[in-house]
Amino acid sequence: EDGSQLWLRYVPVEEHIAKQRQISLANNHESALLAKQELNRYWRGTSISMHLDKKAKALKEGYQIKSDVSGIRLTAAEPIGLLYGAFHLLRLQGAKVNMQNLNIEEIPDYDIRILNHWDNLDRTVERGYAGYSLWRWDELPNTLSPRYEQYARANASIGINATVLNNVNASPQILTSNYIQKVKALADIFRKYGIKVYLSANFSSPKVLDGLSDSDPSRKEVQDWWKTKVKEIYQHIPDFGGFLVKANSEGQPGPQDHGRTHADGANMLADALKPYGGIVMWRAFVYNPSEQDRAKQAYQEFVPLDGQFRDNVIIQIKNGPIDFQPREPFTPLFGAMKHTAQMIEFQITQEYLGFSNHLAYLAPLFKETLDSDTYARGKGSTVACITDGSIFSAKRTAISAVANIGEDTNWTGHHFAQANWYAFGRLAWNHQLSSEEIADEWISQTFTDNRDFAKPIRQMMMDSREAVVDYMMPLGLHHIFAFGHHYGPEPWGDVEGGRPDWMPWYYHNADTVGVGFDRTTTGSNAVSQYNEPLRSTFNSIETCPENLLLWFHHVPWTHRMKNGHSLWEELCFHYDRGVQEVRQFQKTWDKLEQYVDEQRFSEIQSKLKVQAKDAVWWKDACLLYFQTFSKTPIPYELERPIHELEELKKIKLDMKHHN
Ligand code: BDP
Repeated sequence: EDGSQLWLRYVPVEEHIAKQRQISLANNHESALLAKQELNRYWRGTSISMHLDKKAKALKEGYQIKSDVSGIRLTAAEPIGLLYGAFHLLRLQGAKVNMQNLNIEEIPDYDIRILNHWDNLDRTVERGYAGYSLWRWDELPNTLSPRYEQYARANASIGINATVLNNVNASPQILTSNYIQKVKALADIFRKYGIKVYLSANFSSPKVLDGLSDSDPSRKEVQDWWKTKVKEIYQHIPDFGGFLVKANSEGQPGPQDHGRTHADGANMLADALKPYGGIVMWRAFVYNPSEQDRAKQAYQEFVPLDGQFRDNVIIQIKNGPIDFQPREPFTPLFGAMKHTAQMIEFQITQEYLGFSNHLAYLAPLFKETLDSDTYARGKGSTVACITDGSIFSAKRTAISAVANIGEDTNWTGHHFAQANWYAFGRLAWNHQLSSEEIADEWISQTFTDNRDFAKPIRQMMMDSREAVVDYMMPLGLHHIFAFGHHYGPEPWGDVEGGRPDWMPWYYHNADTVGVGFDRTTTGSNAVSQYNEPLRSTFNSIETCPENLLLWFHHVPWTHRMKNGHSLWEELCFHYDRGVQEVRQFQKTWDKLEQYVDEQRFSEIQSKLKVQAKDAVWWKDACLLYFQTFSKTPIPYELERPIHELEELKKIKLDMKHHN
């Protein structure tokens, strides 16, 4: 039991049961055949007949499942819908649902449900914590690891239908003919599982690969280079999805190097892709060391470009305005560009939530953003509705997340991190599912549906993200991580000559008066990027939600919180609660040993030990450091620090990276 099977632990059906039921299919499309194969292998119920109804276009990649005395009928408009429907049936079977009167219709909320791999061609993975990349570039295209197909099947089982294979900090090499052959080999495997391949493109590719004098998008030679390159790609991969681009961000090249705008750059690529139906996902993750609050910069740069992008460009926006912190408000760019397609980018890999060492179930984080009301078109304009096409009509809608997958046997490093891959897929299909429902599904498929196990584990998962917030950065604190690796605490961090917007003090602003980033109208005025009533709500220290207080305000240590604590006391209680929660997870887990196989039990148990130690490390580091400003004792009922601040300052982890 090494976790390699993920949530796909169906038991093969015995022959005598298989003989009693029939799985019929009047179609031989390869995705439909896969649906039949899954059901043939694992379905123990009554007979199922599958058919395609090409006219049922409204179903998109979805399906209908109906049952009566004669058995079950599974209908889809696309062959892949039958495979998705087959996995739905297997989920129902796992959950022991009564199959008598099924009347299900499922239509995906987003057209493109895509993973972003930050995988480099040397097989290291940027912010990857599950070993090297799955893609064995050196062996491709001739040797095909069996994991490619397993990966595709796992994605199909949760409705993920697209993948970007390489890092957004893209090597131009990915677009060489040599690599296109390798990409083709993967695309050929993924196709029958409904997965389209996309690539991250380096904007300087024309210059770097073929010696053009520059990569200025307004020059015909450059435009032609991209047209030729795109043509070559489609010759080998006829259903190629398109490009993801990180441009003029953190040192990556882009159109601004040539005095052009993001729209100029995106449109040039879009024009090259258009004849083949390809798209450009252009990232809005841009910021520069300037006088402007980093949290404001994406909005400032992109809103003026609204309406200038081609209709096969989608702006890809991180959920929060800074960078995948344990908690951020939603990025105000959502809904602010009314004539430009927008998609969300989440991070499944836990760059800022303890890597693959900490148990942090991320569905509540994803939901928090999706359910946030932007008020862009009045009340109810949630980020989900802004991006799924229901408020602003969009030609195609998309949702993405940075993958946490590597070559580790259990795929994601931490067994529980599999749940985050699962949750992203399920929410990309249906953003109305609750975090609890998704956890229940995942637990029963991955471990057992025994309620004595499932109930406490669900509770643990539901509490876990908030626990991380509590022991790392409660009350709206953010980005006080150690420089470079983003694992441990370093609120004191400072690098001589380093970029201010990469320093913890830039974000926490602790001083003898208080702590927090003043983003009110008298501060950086980031609040003004939000629509009313949010602008006023965030702007006032009285009405700002306390879980974002220090995001929007510089708050005096003595400020009274709603529960009567001073800010300082409240901070201490949150850090302490975070630690206590993890201790509770340990108790919960140990008590459930009898329900879990030995290997997964002990692997998770030891990860929880690491998490518990790290939580204390975080708490002590942050409280001891902030105490040098607050000059107030930690409330005496709370556990005392066990570290010396000076000793913590000396910890240097060997995890190198930029910012
Ligand atoms: C940050 C990461 C960095 C990525 C960057 C990005 O620290 O490694 O390259 O985002 O999203 O989260 O481009």
